[in-house]
Amino acid sequence: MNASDAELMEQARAVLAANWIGASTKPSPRLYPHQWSWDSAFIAIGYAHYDQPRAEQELRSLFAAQWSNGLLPHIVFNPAASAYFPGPEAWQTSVSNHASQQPRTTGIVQPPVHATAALHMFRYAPDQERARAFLIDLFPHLRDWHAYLYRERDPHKEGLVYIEHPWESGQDNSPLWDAALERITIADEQLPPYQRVDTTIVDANDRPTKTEYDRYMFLVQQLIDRGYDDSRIRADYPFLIQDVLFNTLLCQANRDLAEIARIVGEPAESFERWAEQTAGAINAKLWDEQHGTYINFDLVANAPIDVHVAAGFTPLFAGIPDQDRAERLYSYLNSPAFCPLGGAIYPVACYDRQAPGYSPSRYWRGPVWINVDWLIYHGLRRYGFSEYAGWMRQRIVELVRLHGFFEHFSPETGEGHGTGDFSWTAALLLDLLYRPDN
Ligand code: 9WN
Repeated sequence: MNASDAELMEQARAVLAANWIGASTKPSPRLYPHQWSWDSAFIAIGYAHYDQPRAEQELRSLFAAQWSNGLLPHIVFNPAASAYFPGPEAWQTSVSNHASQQPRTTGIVQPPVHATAALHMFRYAPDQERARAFLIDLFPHLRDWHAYLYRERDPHKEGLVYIEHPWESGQDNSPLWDAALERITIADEQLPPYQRVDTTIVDANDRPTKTEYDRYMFLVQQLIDRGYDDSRIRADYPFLIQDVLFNTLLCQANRDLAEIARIVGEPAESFERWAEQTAGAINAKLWDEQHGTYINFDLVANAPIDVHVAAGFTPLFAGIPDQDRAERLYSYLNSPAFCPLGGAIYPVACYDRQAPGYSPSRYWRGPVWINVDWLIYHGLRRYGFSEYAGWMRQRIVELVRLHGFFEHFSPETGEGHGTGDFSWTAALLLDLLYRPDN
């Protein structure tokens, strides 16, 4: 028997409760036993509807690990966690004077969706006075985080920040990175031996390959060798990419940080300027006129990356395209390459279904991810594509109702892949169910 919406919400809250690790929420019971940066932002968006203190604690724990230069680390390690690789020893962040030593962290970042989560929390908070006090505390941390990105990751002041590892994108083994990673050749002595844990927990066919992992670990070693010093990294390093999703989320986060600044009585103009500059640069540099979508730019090859992924639609979320471009994005989305309205395919494959190497089950090479869906759903609503958005919302809820709180899902059959009991699937489903008309 199918669960009612009320039962589904109860189950989602139970997933989050079981993944709570004392001061934050792990993404899943065993595969991801620490705190992850963008996961926590999505998780807080869910908590905001029913547990204001817990939503606040989620972000407080994350920002407690912020580095002195403003870098917000992608993982905050939980000393009591079960095995995970690469753990704190592999990251050797003590080579940087800026690193948080307690708690221990990685030395890279994830997409900056935190100001967006914080503003959402304020909007849905039952206790407004408490919510405002929380924003007053968080504001300088958010400001330093965005300032770090523009200062260290945008050397030519283009308004576009780069990522320096596929993990920074949140879309680890996406075909977006293939060409850049293939340029990397690794001599034996450059890669210390390592033991993966992920493939002992979930089906290895749902995860990145060994070749991909070798390159991820090689890049980590390169970052350590450069002391996580951004000026040394950008001078001579094989992987620097301006990513559509990362910059889109930064653009919206600046719009939201400007709003937060107004709430807490701080000047908002610099955040509005950043948002406009980034939106303008995404339109000027990352638009692909031929295919009608947004694509990444490889700074090392100095060339666009001609790979089409669902993240290419997310600039809708931040109000970046004009109406003509929005129509072109919509027609590409509403096509067999991604997901035709009213058809049997589940929205939205994270990679073009007709492109080489598409797989409905292998991690970021095709499956549906609920956070990407959530961004596209809100983007469609923002531009008035309400029929598609309404249908998409119904299909997302159905997907989770029939198949469970998986990490990712086959667009073809809906079957769940990766880990079960995945926190952001639960949290964003809750957000969809708590505010059906918004
Ligand atoms: C590496 C936690 C994270 C997500 C990422 C997802 C995956 C980690 C991994 O899990 O990445 O950061 O071990 O594969 O790709 O988006 O934040 O859920």
